[in-house]
Amino acid sequence: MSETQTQVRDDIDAPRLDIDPFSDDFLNMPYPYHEQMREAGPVVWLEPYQLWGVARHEPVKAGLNDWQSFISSAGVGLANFRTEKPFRPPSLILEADPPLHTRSRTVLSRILSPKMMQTVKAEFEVQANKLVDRLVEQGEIDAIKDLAKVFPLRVFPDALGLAEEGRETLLLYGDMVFNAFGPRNHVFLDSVKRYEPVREWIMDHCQRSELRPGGFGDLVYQAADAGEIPPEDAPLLVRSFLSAGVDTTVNGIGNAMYCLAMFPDQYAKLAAAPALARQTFEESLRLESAVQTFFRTVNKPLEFYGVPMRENDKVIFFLAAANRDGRQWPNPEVFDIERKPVGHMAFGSGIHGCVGQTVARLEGELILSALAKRVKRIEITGEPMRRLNNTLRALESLPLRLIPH
Ligand code: 8QM
Repeated sequence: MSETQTQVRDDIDAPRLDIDPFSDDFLNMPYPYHEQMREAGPVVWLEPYQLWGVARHEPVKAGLNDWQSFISSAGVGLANFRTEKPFRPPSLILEADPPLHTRSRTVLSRILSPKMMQTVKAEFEVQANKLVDRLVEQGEIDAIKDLAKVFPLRVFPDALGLAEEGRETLLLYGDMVFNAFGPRNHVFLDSVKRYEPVREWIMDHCQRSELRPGGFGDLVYQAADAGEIPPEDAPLLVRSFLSAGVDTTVNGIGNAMYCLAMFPDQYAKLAAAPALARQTFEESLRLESAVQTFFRTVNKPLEFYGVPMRENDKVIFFLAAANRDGRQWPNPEVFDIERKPVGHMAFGSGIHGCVGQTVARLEGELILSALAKRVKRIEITGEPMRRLNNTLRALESLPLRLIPH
């Protein structure tokens, strides 16, 4: 941090809160803190990191949709890339503004289009059914180790075109990338230590020679062949798939299992009507959002909800707090699979809204539907355990018993 950033600011016209969104306590149980921030106002000042916090639904959405004022090219984590060296070469889509962002996004959104999902759906479905058949046989499972990690790590690298060997590295990498949006706390440093031994694997596997012809990864290189992007962009855009494509859906699916385990009446409803699988996944994204936060950087002096902000100020948007805002959702803390939570912020909003949400939803739908068709009831058989991450809401363990129809 530079000198100017560590100075305590005296020009703050918003509630000043002493909340550290990256403390163990906050990461374990963020929801009471979300409430405190939402109640304090549309914008708050978080003293420990000297940055703005936004937790209500309306301003989260408004801020994310104003990409000219709240930019991404200075980083979407705590670090300001204008003054601090990024921990890795910046993403050409996540950590970019138009026009660079637009060029990258055009390519990735075609590769991840609804039409492309039709071509992978049958194989994803086969894998979902196969896995759930095996788990029903097993009876006693850990929904994280045996299901949430297994399914995405099977289907997504397959679709990308990666070989089998070393795939678990994707989980270590994702964990580290999502921690890196936060401060250099023990949570981040521990994940770096786990990732260190496999450091080279990621960029090595972004090379064309590692990617099966016709897979999502190869399609990025084909876009370079066609002149849509410069050839040197291709490996970095493949890296975006490796960064954003696995840990997100692992935790999205893990959190969906957690919701269903905690609300047995809702599981019963799903088991009676497996066609509700897609909207069940959506509601779990609202209630237990896998990606909890994203930052932006203020691009010019402005007022946001009446609060003056300076150029280069950092703003943290609490997606997960917006998703439990009582101003937006009736009974926000209730998991209701019939809710259809259109407008939730779990995939963000605006030009940076998740480009992979098509794949995420497909994976979520297919695994929950396979489960609903085979399993009448799920019971928690042990204490769920959390894995702390600076950005992700994650479980390490969720012991369950599956009771078949
Ligand atoms: C988060 O590297 C990237 O492009 C990238 C990394 C992480 C994400 C998105 C993109 C939002 C899921």
